[in-house]
Amino acid sequence: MGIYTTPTVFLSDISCKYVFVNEPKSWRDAQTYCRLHHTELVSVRNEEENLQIRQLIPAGHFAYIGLFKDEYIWSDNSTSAFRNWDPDQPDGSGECVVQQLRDSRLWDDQTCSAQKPFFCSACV
Ligand SMILES: [Ca+2]
Repeated sequence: MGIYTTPTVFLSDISCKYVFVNEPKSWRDAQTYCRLHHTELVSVRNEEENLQIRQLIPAGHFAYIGLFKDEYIWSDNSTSAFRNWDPDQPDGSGECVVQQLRDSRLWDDQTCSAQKPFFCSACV
């Protein structure tokens, strides 16, 4: 069905892995998909995790992570303060956060209804 996952990375401290879902969905539909099939849209807690996610993403466009809205709440209600914004972002162009899959792979706020691939966490 056009869904394929890249090799996943197990985190050292908790039993979660990252799953890249290359099936474009809106942020809300992506959240629903992750909760149904995995655990959550991914939260990024530090640079190490950000680097791990980077390794999973092929060249392309953008993919959703679990961060959303102006006050920036994580989908799983975790409290990570880690941010990896592009220097000229966020610019108020949307309320959901994507990770760019090109060059810098920094973060950008974009409209939540745009259909994009996304990252789930899968925890056991
Ligand atoms: Ca933006």
